[in-house]
Amino acid sequence: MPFWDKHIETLPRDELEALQVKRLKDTVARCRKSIFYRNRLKDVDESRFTTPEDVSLIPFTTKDDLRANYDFGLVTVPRVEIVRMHSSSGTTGKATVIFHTRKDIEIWADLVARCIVMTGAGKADVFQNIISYGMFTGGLGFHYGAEKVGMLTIPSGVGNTKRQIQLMKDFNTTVFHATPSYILYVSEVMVQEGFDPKEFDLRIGFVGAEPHSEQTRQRIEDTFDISAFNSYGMSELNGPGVAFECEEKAGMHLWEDSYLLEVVDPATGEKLSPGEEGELVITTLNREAMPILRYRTGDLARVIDDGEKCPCGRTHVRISRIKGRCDDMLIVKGVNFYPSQIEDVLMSFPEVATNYQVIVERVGSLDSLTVRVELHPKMFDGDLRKLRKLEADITKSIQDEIVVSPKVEFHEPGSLPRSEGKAVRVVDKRGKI
Ligand code: DLL
Repeated sequence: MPFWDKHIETLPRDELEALQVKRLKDTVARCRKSIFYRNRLKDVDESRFTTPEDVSLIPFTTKDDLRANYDFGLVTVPRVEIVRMHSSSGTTGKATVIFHTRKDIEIWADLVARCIVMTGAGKADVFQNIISYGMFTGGLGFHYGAEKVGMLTIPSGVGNTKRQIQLMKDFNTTVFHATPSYILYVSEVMVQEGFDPKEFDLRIGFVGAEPHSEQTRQRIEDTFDISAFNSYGMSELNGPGVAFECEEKAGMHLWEDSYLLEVVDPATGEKLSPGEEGELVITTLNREAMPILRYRTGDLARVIDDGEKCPCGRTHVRISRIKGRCDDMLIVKGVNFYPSQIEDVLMSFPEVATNYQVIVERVGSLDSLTVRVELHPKMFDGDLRKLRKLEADITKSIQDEIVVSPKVEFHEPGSLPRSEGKAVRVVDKRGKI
């Protein structure tokens, strides 16, 4: 069983928690150097902290706090110590920026290296980083980790799909990193270009940065004949390297020597019991330039609380697949659901290709839900009976899953809008009431 840093990855729980308490105290003390936290922490006495749960004595930090304190308001080091800036990928509102010292970059690369090695990938692999470089953290974040592991790293970035395929072929890429939506698109282009996605040397895929279902992972694994690993992170907490699946694929290990996890009720902020689904709230434990305390991630998941130690030997907590962001929840005809539930249904139909879109509208005073689905080309052979049966089957399965009955529309492959970055699946035309 391969490890990058076996000592820390398998640290007994009591030692891990003691380390968390020590680092939490140091982090709070460091935070007082920033303009924002100096005030915010007036009533906090970290010298009394004895368990990781004492983190709850600290106020939350939100994305709005980061925006309001743009640009250097949360920084705790002199400007000359900062070597890197990243930005969150939000498309609305003011950007949030995150700063790193040299040591922060080292630690981040180390966390990513742990993730990579945990999947069985290593020095001998050729790694194609098919994700956006630049202010987005997926590119550089993974790049530094992969180089640290010693992989031959190809910084191919996102887009120019035919060239991506050529690179895979010419340099015998064995491991890739991509968003699930983009890598499925790559597979479609491979087929159009006369390749079989299975004929490449690929063996492992790292997929993340956007919600995706278990069915989508299965689809990726089957299409390329690889093993695909879910990767979770966010810019405010470095980027990739926060939580990642090991070879057991029984949840994502969240690196608790660097991050302190809480799961709270998104409405009240109250702590939930182990295993209950709620919003992840995360505190950085060893960041220098811009530590963040109790960050409201907006992401919904739960701790895997099966009472079992992961057979891989790692002691760090495991979290479930991310269901979506709290604000992704749709309410249609008074019923609540997440777009990921629709994806789960769609990807279980082999006739469905890789792209889909969910449209919510108000027709008169009624909500309507349309699910646009790209089908494989072979489905457009003029056999209308087959299409009608599929439409009825998909409609029923979606209704069984989310209660609301959708209108299902079929489209040819490549005809629905596609993003090279994070997929935009939902168009809500209702506007705010
Ligand atoms: O997406 C960092 C990243 C890059 C993670 C590459 C994994 C791989 P942001 O652009 O700040 O950072 O977006 C963070 O994306 O709060 C989640 O809502 C979503 N997200 C990230 N990973 C996953 C995942 C990067 N595996 C936001 N599953 C997060 C579901 C994810 N959602």
